[in-house]
Amino acid sequence: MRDKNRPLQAATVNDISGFGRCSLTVSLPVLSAMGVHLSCIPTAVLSTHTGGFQGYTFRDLTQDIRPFFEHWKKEGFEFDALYTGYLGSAEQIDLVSDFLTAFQTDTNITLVDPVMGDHGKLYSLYTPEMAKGMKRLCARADVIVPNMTEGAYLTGMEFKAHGHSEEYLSEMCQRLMSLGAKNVVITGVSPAPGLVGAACHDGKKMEIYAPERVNAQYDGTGDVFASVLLGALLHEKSLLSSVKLAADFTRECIARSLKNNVNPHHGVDFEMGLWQLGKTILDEGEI
Ligand code: PXL
Repeated sequence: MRDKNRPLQAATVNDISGFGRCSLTVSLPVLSAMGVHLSCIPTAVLSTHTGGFQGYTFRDLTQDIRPFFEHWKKEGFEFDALYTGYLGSAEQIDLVSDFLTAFQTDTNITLVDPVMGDHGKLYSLYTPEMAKGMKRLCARADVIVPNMTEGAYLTGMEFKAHGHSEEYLSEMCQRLMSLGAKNVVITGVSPAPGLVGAACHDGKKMEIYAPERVNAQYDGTGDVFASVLLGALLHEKSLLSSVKLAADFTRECIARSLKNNVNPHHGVDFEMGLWQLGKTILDEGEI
C-alpha cells in the first residue's frame, strides 16, 4: 500500500518539443496541477513538434535512456505510474520496454500512449518497424490510449474519421486487448455527427463518452487527454470517470483556444484551466 502522505509519483518517457504544447510541455504541468510528482526521461529535444513546422531541430537522446533509468534504479526510486509517449525510433521502443521491466510492479499503472499518427496517417518520422515495436509495448500496458488513426494501424482495421458504430468500436477494442493491453481508451471517437469523445473498455464492457464536438483540430490534444486520464486514475477514479474528466478538460481547452484564435499547431490553451482541474481532483469532488 502507498503511504497516503507521500505525493503520487509517476515517471514518463517522452520528447521535449520546445515550441507547440505537446509531450513533456503538456504532461509536466498537467500532472503537477493534479498533485503528481512527475519524473522525466526525455527521448529527444526538438525545436518544435513535427506536425506543422518546417526545419525543426531534432537532438536524439537514445543513448541517455538506459543510463537514466539505471541510475534511478540504483537510487531505489519507485513510481505509482509509468507513462510512455512519443518515441523517435525502434531502438527507443526496445529501451522503453526495458525501462518498464525495471520499474513495473504488481500495483503500479503502466499507461502507454502509442503516439504514431493522426488524421489517418503516420507521423513524418514513423516507420513500419516502429509500429511493430509499439504493438509489443502495448502488450505491457495496463491502459493504452490510441486515437482512431493509431487504433486502425495497431489492429489492421480500416481508418474511419467519423461514423463509428458500436460494432466497429467494440471490434477495435477487442483487437487492441488481444495485443495484451488490459484496458483500452480510444480517443477521437465520433459515434454520430456533431459528437466526439472516447470509447473505453476495461476487459468486461465498453462504454462511450461523446459530448458535443467543438469544431476545431489542435495539435497536442492527445497528450492533454492522456495526462489528465493518468492523473485521474492515480487518484483512484474509475476508468469511465477518468475518461470523462480527460475528455471534458480537453474539450474546454479546445473551446478556449478557438475563442482566443490560437494557431492549431501551437497546441491548446490549457494553462488557464489547470487551477480548476487541480481543484476538481484534489477536492475529491464528484467527477
Ligand atoms: O503530440 C504528439 C507528438 C509528440 N512529440 C512530437 C510530435 C508529436 C506530434 O506531432 O511531433 C515530437
